[in-house]
Amino acid sequence: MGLSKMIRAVIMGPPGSGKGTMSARIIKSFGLQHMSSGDILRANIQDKTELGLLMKSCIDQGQLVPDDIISRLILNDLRKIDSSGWLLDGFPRTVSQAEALDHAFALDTVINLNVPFQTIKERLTSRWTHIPSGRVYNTDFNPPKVPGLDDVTGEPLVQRDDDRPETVTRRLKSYETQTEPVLEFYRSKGVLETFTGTETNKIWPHVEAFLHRKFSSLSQRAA
Ligand code: G5P
Ligand code: MG
Repeated sequence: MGLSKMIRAVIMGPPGSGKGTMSARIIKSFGLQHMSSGDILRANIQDKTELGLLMKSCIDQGQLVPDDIISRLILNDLRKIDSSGWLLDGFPRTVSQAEALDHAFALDTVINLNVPFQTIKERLTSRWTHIPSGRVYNTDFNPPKVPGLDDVTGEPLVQRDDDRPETVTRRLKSYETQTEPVLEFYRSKGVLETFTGTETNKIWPHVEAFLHRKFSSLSQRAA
């Protein structure tokens, strides 16, 4: 593996906290491979795969899909990655998923985006998504160059079915009951790094500086 150790990172935070937006910046600056459980599930729904058809109603209602299904899917995909490292977004989301991941891989860091729920509710109603790539836009914050179309492919953008206000409330509830305990799991392992704020542009420099320090200390140790 030499100087550049394989970096294994997770990004966490409530729905709409900016995990996808922040991940795009991290992979651009640090060359990690991004893997988003939500993007994978939505691509399966769009392609009408067996998995997609099974999971659609769960996701549209703002509920989590079963632990065993998502854990098997993500861990299988992770074993195939052969790059400088990876950044997991949206997984793990329950303590049982975190334990499954822990049995397979040792993590270097967990980035936790701590964004107030009120900020989130406002954002999600103005989000537009390019489903095949997972690219996200926001009519206020980062609008596409041409309204309604993806900047890269020119394909249409859609609003996610689970971004309706009642569903957002349910997703936030499931975050509190099922996902917050995962933060404790990682805090006790000493890998949790929390970033608090209401704007991605203000949080990003702190995340970037933290990862620069992390990468250099890990490559020194690997040398
Ligand atoms: P997902 O896809 O993992 P969530 O709910 O965790 O979905 P989501 O909604 O994708 O997370 P995000 O990635 O944290 O949000 O946020 P984002 O898309 O980057 O930003 C949200 C919006 O805010 C965008 O429009 C963005 O442009 C804008 N924005 C960003 N920063 C700013 C800012 O500073 N200012 C402003 N004004 N706007 C900003 O999971 C979906 C479903 O899949 C299933 C579940 O059913 C889940 O509900 N699922 C799983 N189920 C079980 N286990 C798992 N591990 C699962 N993973 C997925
Ligand atoms: Mg996302």
